[in-house]
Amino acid sequence: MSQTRPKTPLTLAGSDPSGGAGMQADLKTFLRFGVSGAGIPTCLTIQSPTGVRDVIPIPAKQIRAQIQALLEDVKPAAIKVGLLPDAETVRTVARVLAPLTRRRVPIVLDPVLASSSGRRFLPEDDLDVYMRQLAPLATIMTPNVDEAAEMAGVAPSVVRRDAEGIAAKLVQRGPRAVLITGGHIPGDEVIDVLGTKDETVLFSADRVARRRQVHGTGCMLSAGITAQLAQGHSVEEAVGTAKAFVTRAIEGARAIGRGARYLDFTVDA
Ligand code: PXL
Repeated sequence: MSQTRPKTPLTLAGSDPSGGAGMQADLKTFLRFGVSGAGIPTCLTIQSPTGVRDVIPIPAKQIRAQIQALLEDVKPAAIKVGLLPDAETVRTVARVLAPLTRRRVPIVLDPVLASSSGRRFLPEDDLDVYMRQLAPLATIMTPNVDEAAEMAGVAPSVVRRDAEGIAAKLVQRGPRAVLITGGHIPGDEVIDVLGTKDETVLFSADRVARRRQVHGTGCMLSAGITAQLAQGHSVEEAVGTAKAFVTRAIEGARAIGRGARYLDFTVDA
């Protein structure tokens, strides 16, 4: 009798050797949600908790070869796409993922346009390709306020004032759902806005008192969503549970060096 295979989520993300964000954060998060994932790096970063010093793209054809090798033997239960360093990588990833959306593999798109410490990742000129080729493949896209503003072509203040309207606008670009994370909106509550074609759902949590910057929150949130979609949960359920998990991980965040605080990856999901 054949046993059912374990669900394997896949992350395509930048490597953060300091362990707080990117592929490393995704894989650690997957495990907290009870699934052991696969990870394909799209670029190497050179960084420490004090900031990102450099980004070294992996050649697009090597990323493609790695995805294809994996797909020949494994059907990922869900796929997260994080940092993509340039338009060529965006095109390559879109081309290899398109057939999977037709096979109903959930795709979580975390538009990592810049680091919290201010380092630009995907060049502004390449955002158009990202929106045209990748956004329509997404089950859910998870921009923060600045990323949502850039994708919608408006000022961040417009997103702060009308996150629901901007989420609805971004849904028109093709993703099935858009979650605008409110972590960057000043106030006592952190409100995330989930927009779909049919409705808007708000998720709120008390803001954890601000001390030093916390690294990797967006990666952890989108990875938590991916892990749950891999296990068959609905988008709304996945977002609610992942947000509560990230909030606890921020509460437990500690500095591991002189720079940003790092999330507590040991909290229970
Ligand atoms: O937090 C955004 C992010 C995503 N992915 C990688 C990163 C960072 C921020 O530094 O290094 C690889």
